Amino acid sequence: MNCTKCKTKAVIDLPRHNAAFCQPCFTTYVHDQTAYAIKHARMFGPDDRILVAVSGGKDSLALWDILLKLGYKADALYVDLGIPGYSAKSREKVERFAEAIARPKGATLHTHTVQEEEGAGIKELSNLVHRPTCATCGTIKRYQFNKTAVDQDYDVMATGHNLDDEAARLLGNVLHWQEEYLDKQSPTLPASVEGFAKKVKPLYRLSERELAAYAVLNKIDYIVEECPMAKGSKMLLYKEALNRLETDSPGTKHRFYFGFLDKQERGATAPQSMADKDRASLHPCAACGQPTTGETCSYCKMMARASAAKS
Ligand code: Q46
Ligand code: ZN
Repeated sequence: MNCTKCKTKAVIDLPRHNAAFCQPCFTTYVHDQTAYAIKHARMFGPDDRILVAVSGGKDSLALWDILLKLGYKADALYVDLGIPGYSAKSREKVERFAEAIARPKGATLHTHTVQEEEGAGIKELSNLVHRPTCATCGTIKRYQFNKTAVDQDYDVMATGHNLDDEAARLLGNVLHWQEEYLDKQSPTLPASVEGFAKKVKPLYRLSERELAAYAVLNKIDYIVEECPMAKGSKMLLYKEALNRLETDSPGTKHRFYFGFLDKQERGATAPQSMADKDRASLHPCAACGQPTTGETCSYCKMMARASAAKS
């Protein structure tokens, strides 16, 4: 198997593109796909300050690496969830990457430690508020990423969601006809109101397998294990189902997700139209000032419940 571009020995084949690449051409392919995504979905420009949400996994570290190599001003935020046997390891991967790759390029790593800031690790917190761990985690991460982006004047917040993540999420949203989520499932979500950062997913054109290969070939040391709380999640089930379809018919995931984006770009449910709906129903949280539809935001409500349960 030879590289489609330069004809030397290939190290990876990409059946959905009917192509194979050697290491340097594959790295160029990944950078080009990301650069195209950034431009096509109007994510950010060369002068914008970007805050990357990093977890220590392959996707988010690859994203930070790619953005820095493409010359963008990209800092990162890591949220330490305090999950025994997992968080310390993932934090170490992030800190090592920051030290070796990001800092020499002038980039900064911010960290938020849930145990210190919210007063308990994520599992204890979810027990206190009687909510599933992942729902508690989602509320805290969304809140803290947005807060850091807004407080520190970042122009945009970037996450490492890849094609597999987005296709699985789309399948879930379609299976349950969650139209509100479908409207918001876009690689670029504009900053709908003052106090909400713009959110982008520059890796939506690249598959999980391609990002794992990119990380390995570019010697990015990442945490291979998934978060232990993800076990049994619906997202993993949807990914498995799509992988089975993909094996039988390469390109299925790509056609499914890109077909949706195509319709969205042409249709009435463009994410921009959501911005107006959001703007109409949002106002500052009475406790913290972040935009919310209720009197207090879901983070402040949750933290109030946690401290009431403690006392
Ligand atoms: S990190 Fe958090 Fe995920 Fe772990 S606790 Fe659940 S939501 S599975 S993306
Ligand atoms: Zn609040």
